[in-house]
Amino acid sequence: MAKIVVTGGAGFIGSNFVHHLVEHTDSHVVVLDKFTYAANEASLMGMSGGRVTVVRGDICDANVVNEIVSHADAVVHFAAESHNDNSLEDPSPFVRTNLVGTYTLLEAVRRYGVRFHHVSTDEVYGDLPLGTPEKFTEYTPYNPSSPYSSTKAGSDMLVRAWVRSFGVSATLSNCSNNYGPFQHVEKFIPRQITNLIDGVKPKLYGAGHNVRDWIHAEDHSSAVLTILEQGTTGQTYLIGADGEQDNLSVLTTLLEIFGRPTDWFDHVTDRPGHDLRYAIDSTRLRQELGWEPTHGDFAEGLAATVDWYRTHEDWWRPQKDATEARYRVQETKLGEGRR
Ligand code: NAD
Ligand code: TDX
Repeated sequence: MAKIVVTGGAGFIGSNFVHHLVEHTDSHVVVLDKFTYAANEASLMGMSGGRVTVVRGDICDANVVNEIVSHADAVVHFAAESHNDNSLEDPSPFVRTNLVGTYTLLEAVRRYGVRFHHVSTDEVYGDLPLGTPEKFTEYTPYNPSSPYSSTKAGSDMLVRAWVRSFGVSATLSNCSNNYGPFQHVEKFIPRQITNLIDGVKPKLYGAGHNVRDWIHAEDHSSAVLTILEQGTTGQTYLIGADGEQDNLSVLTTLLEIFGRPTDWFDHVTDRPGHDLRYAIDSTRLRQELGWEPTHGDFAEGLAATVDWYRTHEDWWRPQKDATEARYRVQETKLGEGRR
């Protein structure tokens, strides 16, 4: 594909995907990003010019979207409001960007006949019980819990409807929790790593028994490119790397890496409606498209991620204080029971 538009390309997974495209394809890449608090220009450092063009714009703005999509061969749609805790605080940007933004892009790819790939999350399926072998598949019924996951679920439904009603050439993917470089410090793993670098105790929600199915962002990128190139229109693919860990285990590994006692953390008020467990069955993607993850060893990937944050303080430091200030306000409200 000669020209690929990447929405949200200045965010965590989007920027990893832009690096992946530059390394593994000859495509010209156009990043369309609003540069919200979640974006970081430094994630695309040295990439702009040459094969990467960065456009600052809102996916809800039909004029900007139409202009960019009209010259594209494909759109890979990462842009979203992505943090559950923020969606509990103020759902409005989630409804706007995740639903209206996806709708605006779908109308544009419909008008110009452009291939579309929609990046979504396993959270659309709700959660699974702890301690069972059950996993999400492409046939699991939708049952989202939070304002974030319900808007992602709605965006998936829009894509499916545009495929069936208007013949849009789109694929969808639902991936589990990502980790790796360029992740905002509001998210669990970077928040705890940067706390530990600062000599501050990590913050664990509740007892830490909640399970997430971790995948390295590079593996997510290779899966999305595989689906973009080989996926069947209208099909959904689940992306996961068999990386189930409970939050306490992840935290224990981090504490060991930093040479701290394994009880050196604060228990803080649990997230309301906190999903218990996510787990992905990615058989379809592996069997039909031949995709395999390459970051099989989570402990190794986590150690490399710690090294990245240690050596890229200039990347995360400007976001840290504001993020922790936001968490302090949330924690106070939760403590007072007035969400
Ligand atoms: P992120 O919050 O790090 O980045 C989101 C990017 O979208 C930012 O650069 C932001 O500026 C941009 N953006 C937000 N609103 C926009 C708008 N109206 N117009 C244009 N750009 C806008 O998110 P992420 O963690 O990289 O997630 C990317 C995608 O992957 C999301 O769709 C998310 O639902 C999905 N996903 C994330 C994970 C995960 O573990 N982080 C897992 C599965 C799926
Ligand atoms: O300080 C914390 N302490 C803590 O115990 C934070 C920020 C989180 N947690 C817990 C909550 C979750 O069980 O860690 C787990 C991971 O939390 P997040 O990083 O906020 O991710 P999660 O809510 O699981 O959602 C992520 O994965 C799916 C992404 O943010 C979503 O965009 C994606 O769709």
